[in-house]
Amino acid sequence: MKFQPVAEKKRSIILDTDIGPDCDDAGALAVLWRLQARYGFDVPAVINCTSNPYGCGTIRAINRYYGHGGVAVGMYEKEGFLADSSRYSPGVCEAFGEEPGGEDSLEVYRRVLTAAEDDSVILVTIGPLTTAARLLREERELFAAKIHAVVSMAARYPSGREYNVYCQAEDGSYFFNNLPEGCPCVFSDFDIGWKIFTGFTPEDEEEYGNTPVFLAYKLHTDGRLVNSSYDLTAVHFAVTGETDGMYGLTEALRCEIDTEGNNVFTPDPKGGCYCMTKLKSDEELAAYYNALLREKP
Ligand SMILES: [Ca+2]
Repeated sequence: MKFQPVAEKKRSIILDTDIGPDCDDAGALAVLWRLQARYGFDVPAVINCTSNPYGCGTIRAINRYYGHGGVAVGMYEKEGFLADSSRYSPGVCEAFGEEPGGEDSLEVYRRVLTAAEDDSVILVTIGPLTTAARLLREERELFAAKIHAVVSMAARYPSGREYNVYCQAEDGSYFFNNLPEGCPCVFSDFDIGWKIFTGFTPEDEEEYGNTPVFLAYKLHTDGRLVNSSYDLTAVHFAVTGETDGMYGLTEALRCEIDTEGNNVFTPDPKGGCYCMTKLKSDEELAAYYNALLREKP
């Protein structure tokens, strides 16, 4: 088996997100919580991989809306990384009364992974690899023991450059070049999500205008309300994998990333990496996500 999703074996999911520069991270959190309601897995933590403290408040606002306000929220410890990068997170915090800021990301990772059973966590990354690379550098044994697999919105297949990798290339290359043996990594590469356009319509404002995800889409898109779905696809695949017939996987690949953040995938039975492939049209996939974005908790 290439990748065992939560739908086939219940594991917890930790989401590592740059919530702020794009609003698909807010949509991805909505997808996470609606699929959590369906499949019943744990989400012990959500990590903000940027220095923007409003990202943490936005995560909490969305978690609280979906009934999970107590989930631990960590953030990147260094200052200045995408710190003022969001058109929506300060507004979401203000509208929903959330204070900015969160715990140190490594402290949260240490705590929740130490408490987890071996091989029981799927790590989903939908932003640059700052906090995930820090975990891998400083707690490699813990990572290897507890994390069953990684699903990342990152890179381009078969080769190229993608923002989540190159914007902090040292961390991106370190993370993907140094994953522990036996920890498969599934990539939702740039081309999976970018033409899956999802979000809301102006008519939705009456029903969803008081929700944090709608507000994130509204503020980020200047009211157009529709956006690419990069991050939604990665969360979705971590939960359902190939079981719902929407995505498949390539053959086994080796992923190599240079210090500038350029990536190359090459076939390798022992490479441990796979890229998602689409088995449905962009319109069919968009309809699936649009329905999840409209499901109320
Ligand atoms: Ca993201």
